[in-house]
Amino acid sequence: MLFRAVSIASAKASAARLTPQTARAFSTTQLQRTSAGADDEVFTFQLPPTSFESVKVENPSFEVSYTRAELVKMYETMTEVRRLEMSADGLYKAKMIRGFCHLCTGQEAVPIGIESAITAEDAVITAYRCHGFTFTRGGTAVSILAELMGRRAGISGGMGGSMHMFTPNFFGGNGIVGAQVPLGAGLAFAQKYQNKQAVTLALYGDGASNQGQVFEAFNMAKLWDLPVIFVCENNKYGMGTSANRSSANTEYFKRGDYIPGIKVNGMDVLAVQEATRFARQYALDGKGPLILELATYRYGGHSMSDPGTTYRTREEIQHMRSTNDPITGLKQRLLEHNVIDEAGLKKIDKEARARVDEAVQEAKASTLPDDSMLWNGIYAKGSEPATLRGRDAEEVHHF
Ligand SMILES: Cc1ncc(C[n+]2csc(CCOP(=O)(O)OP(=O)(O)O)c2C)c(N)n1
Ligand SMILES: [Mg+2]
Repeated sequence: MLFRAVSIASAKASAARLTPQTARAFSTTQLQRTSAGADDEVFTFQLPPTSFESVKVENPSFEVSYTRAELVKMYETMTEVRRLEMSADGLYKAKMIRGFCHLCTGQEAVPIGIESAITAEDAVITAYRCHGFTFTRGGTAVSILAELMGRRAGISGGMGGSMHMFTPNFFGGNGIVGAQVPLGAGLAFAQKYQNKQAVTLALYGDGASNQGQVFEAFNMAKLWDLPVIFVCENNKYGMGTSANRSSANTEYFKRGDYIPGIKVNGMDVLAVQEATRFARQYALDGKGPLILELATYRYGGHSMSDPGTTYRTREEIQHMRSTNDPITGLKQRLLEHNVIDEAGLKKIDKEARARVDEAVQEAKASTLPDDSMLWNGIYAKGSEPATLRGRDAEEVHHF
């Protein structure tokens, strides 16, 4: 199975604020394993003042409430995504994964925080650092790992790799820096045209933020008040170039001019969830696009071929890991508020690891696509030309 039923919690837990769109089915089965109290018990947290900074729009709420089930699900999913990326790291080093591979280790609060505030009808499109989103949007660990290993059980049949992963309403996985931003505006145009109660989240990096097409997309999105949330995932570097060496203005949330923006602590899953919930409602209310700048950090190099330590110090990475880690941060909150105890968390960690380890074995057992499949997926079925040229003039494929 390539897709799981998406089961991350809906936006706010407080029943009064749940709308039909945000009240998604939430699987509570995992929760019964913990020694904690009722799944639907609501916990309220005060976010630090540094969580949000806004321009031309009010701040999202600093007081946020979630059920135990929602909080535990966020922890569990972040843990599983971390484990998934660690496995990909190991498989790459063992040469089972080849080619490009961009990991999101350190940035888990971004896909998990966003997913817990949107519905399956909302659309997401991002760049190549897409494994976390593929998972939160319903892709299975097997389908992601098998794709990375080029196996048939992969989410793109093993022929796309790290940057080409898709699920329903998850539009990838895009390797051309910035190209997904106008595509995201187009998705939002379709949602508006079709009167859908849904929004699009178009993610791009600090490096991509200087692309001309980003500003062209901003213009059309505001001109037509499209329901698109432009999300700048600012992980401080574009390949080996730090944000302040590439951008004349590193306050990415202020770069929309006529589009309001909010800077968000992207290492705090609750802040990301609340900012996304706020932005989604803003877009659904017909107020047009918003920019969210999620301040985050990648622990690894840009891709597996970059050790990630030549343009930044080991101390910097260590400092972020020990003071800002999104999983540790949520863990501390859960313990402080008695949402769950140490033993419950350990059990979740152990089970997440076991699930990913099992997925690794299953992905490894999947076979490679055969050579004839190289001609698949080029044209929509039925629209193929009679012949297609291959790598040289002599190699001709007959459809
Ligand atoms: C149009 C284009 N130019 C250059 C590249 C090479 N390239 C790949 S990733 C990257 C850096 C992008 O950084 P950022 O947007 O901050 O994303 P991050 O990798 O930090 O997630 C560059 C320059 C590309 N893929 N496409
Ligand atoms: Mg970056």
